[in-house]
Amino acid sequence: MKDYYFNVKAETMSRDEIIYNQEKSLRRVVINAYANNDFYKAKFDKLGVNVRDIKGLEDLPKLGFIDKEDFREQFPMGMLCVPKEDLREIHMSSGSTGTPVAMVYNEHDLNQWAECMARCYTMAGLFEGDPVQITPTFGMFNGGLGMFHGARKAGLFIVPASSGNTPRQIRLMRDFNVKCLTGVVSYTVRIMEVMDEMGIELPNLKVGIFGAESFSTLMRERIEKRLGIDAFDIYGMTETGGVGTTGMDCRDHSGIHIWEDQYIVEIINPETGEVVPDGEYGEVVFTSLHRESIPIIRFKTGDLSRVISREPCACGRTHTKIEQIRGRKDDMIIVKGVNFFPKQVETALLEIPGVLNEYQIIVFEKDGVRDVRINVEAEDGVTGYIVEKKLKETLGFSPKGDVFKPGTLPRREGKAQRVIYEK
Ligand code: DLL
Repeated sequence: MKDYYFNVKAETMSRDEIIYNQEKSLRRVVINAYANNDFYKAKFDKLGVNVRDIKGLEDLPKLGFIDKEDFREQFPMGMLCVPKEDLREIHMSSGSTGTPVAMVYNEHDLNQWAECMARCYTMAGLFEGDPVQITPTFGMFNGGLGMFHGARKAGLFIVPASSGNTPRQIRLMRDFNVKCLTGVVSYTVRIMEVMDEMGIELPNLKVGIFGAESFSTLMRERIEKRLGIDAFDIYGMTETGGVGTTGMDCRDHSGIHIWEDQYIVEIINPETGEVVPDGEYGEVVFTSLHRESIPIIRFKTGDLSRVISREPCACGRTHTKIEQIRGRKDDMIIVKGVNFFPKQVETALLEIPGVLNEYQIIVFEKDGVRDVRINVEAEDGVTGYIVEKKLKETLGFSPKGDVFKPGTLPRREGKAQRVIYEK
């Protein structure tokens, strides 16, 4: 497969080079964090770590973990490792589940972010002057500005639409011959719906870069078919430095390439903290190698995945591939002794002919017993019985299925709220 690289040297370096560079950077990162930040100093002192003893990847377990809770406790800048005067930008998670998480950037960090994002755009087959429409919000959410910084670096023609006003989004794509649509997965589904209402087609659209939430292969296929595009799954989060920092899948679509010259990726057993063998599912953990303002050292993401391959890919890249994110650790729903993820429900629903793209998973309690109800939009002919039967086959138990007319379930412009916990 012929492929395109933004940084061919970094993207195709040998495994030995990857490891050599990771170990060299790790030593520097750990020493810097200890010397310049009280949080990391106290943490390593408590663990009895002499940072000069950290030599290679085998020493990673000595460093313990950090997680979202640490970010929250250190809000806004307790983990800062550079002088405040050097800062140039801040992004924050929404904080919908408590104190927000903040990530700040100096000039170097902004460049690192832009480099990672530019690699993603090039990996998707975008080149100088190609029109790209950015639909995540330009603001505290990292999605909009991250895609912007990367598109600047890759020399793309940016349509900075930001979120909302869906008919205008569609007109912009049509009027400026947009080749690449970027955004949160569920918002793309909304765009498709409004295109139908407006009767507008977008023949110039060829590529979609979507992420921020898990989506099933079937949802990806529906999006690709409706929009006539090749859809990519982009990964990243506030704590790693934003969208695209950790990676994306290539045109081979055989897993997400983690930018391993920038991050060490580990998959751990969330209960024991031990690294699991390649191929086994576990929690994704990142260590940043080139972020200065707030480096992360073994950050537990809460996301679940597994290593697919560390061998060179058909695209020529050598960086480890992980499976598309299965869901967040805390998204797992346990009902009647059965564990499942929203993505499994999505797959089951989309396999039913006539089922549309909007659904909700309602978790409730009745007489002290947890249960689930599924609301789903579907065309005439799909009944609650059909939905329940399908879910029973897939999940092993049958939640109640309520079928809704097209356009009646709530829509959101950001990440969708698929799971609703009823009090
Ligand atoms: O959602 C960054 C982003 C923006 C990624 C736009 C892609 C596109 P946060 O708001 O900090 O940042 O949320 C990060 O979202 O830990 C995952 O649980 C989830 N997530 C992000 N990308 C994916 C993806 C942005 N491709 C959290 N697949 C992460 C599944 C994703 N989940």
